[in-house]
Amino acid sequence: MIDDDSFHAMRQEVLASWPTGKGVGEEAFEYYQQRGDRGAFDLRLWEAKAAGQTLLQPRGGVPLVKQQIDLLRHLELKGTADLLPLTVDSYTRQNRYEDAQRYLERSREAQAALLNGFPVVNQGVANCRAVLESVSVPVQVRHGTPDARLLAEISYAAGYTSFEGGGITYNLPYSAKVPLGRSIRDWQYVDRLSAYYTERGVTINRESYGALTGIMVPPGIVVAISVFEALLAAEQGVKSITLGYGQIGNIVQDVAAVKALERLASLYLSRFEFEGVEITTAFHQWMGPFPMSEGRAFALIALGALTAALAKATKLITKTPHEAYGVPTKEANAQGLLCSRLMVDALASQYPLDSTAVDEEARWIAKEASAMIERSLELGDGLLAPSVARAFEAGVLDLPFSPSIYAKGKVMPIRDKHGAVRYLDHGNLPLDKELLDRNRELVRQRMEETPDTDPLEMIEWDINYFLEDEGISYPKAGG
Ligand code: 8ZB
Repeated sequence: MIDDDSFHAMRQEVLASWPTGKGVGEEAFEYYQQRGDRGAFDLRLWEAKAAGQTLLQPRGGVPLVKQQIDLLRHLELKGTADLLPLTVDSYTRQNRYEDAQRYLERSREAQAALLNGFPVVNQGVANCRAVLESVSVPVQVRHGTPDARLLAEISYAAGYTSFEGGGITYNLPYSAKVPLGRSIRDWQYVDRLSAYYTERGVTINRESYGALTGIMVPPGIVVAISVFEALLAAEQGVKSITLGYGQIGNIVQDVAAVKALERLASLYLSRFEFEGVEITTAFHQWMGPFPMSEGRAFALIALGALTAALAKATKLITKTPHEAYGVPTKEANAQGLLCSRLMVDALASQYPLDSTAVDEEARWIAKEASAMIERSLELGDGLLAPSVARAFEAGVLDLPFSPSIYAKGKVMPIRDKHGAVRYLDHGNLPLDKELLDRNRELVRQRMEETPDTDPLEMIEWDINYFLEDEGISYPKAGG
């Protein structure tokens, strides 16, 4: 754990790095005192988990306060969102606060959205509070920032009690050249800060971005990385952790992955003796290429909602029928929520889906993830941060399609004939003979369906799995 003296010394530096940092101080605890339980993210998650419910949460961010309020109120009142987002713009994610300032000012002059999200740092504590106070459900700050220290400071001081990201999952999918060791250190600060609030009675929920590069990430890899992020957070004293996962499209594999995530995270948290940590899950509707037609887009949104409900994920991060076109209007965003709403409500009171197929798949995923975790811990002599850094250097942990030079990128996924994601090439992942034999057989069966086809072409079909068929003359995986 970062010790108190170093933490407070770092804090001074972080808060001095942009003028709005001055708005952060002890007064925040008085503000939380006044608000009581209102907007407590962790409580809402916990209540849903106990009731076996899946909560709905959209994405959404625009630069100006009034428009952000209109957006969130629309998503709450017309979209029936249970949880709301404050999605942060790309300049802020890159710590480019001067650029964010310029476009914030231009947005004010033009009364238009010239940033692709809400610039939390530039807006400062008071404006962030105005947004928070305009709605009655909990709001989470969502972004994609390798160095989110100041962003977390402003967010927590403003009353936001949930923060997405982590040293692995907000670096490797988003950045080309940020060293992994550095992003892990910067996120240890965020986790320490979260724990600092938690120790003073304000539970901060932390969520890992389990969707990673968004397409065809083998679930074993997602689980291994998420377990490490959960352990890194717990090591700093975080008590409320949400594990994320992005839909692949095979229902059995997707449900199994959520179960394996929960199971393995609890197992390793106990093994490291991190006590009293609450685990919840977030299911992301399909993060890959989205169909352009609304019909297919809604069907894909419904498939994601159905899968999340069957998996009993604690919350569902929703997509919109405009996904193929860019940042959605608030109306389209609410439609994505309503489509998901029908599905999770329809499934809420039904019998659980008992399936040996799900249990078996979950065991395989857990076996795969454990192999990666154990080998990583050996490389780092049981210390978390060095284990992760050395594992990625060695390719013992790896990520397909990552822009980062700090992931080997040797892993190549491919779908099997049921649409589940397997390995065409497992790179340096430490998978044993049993895992590799099973994988080889499943890949062979897929290959048999379209002999004489270049596997790279097959992977392209697999990535575009849900796109329209018009003009496409090849057979799709799964027939
Ligand atoms: C990695 C996350 C990408 C997803 C959505 C994208 C995509 C990004 C905003 C947004 C609504 C925003 N996204 N920024 N959705 N408002 N400002 O995150 O469309 O689905």
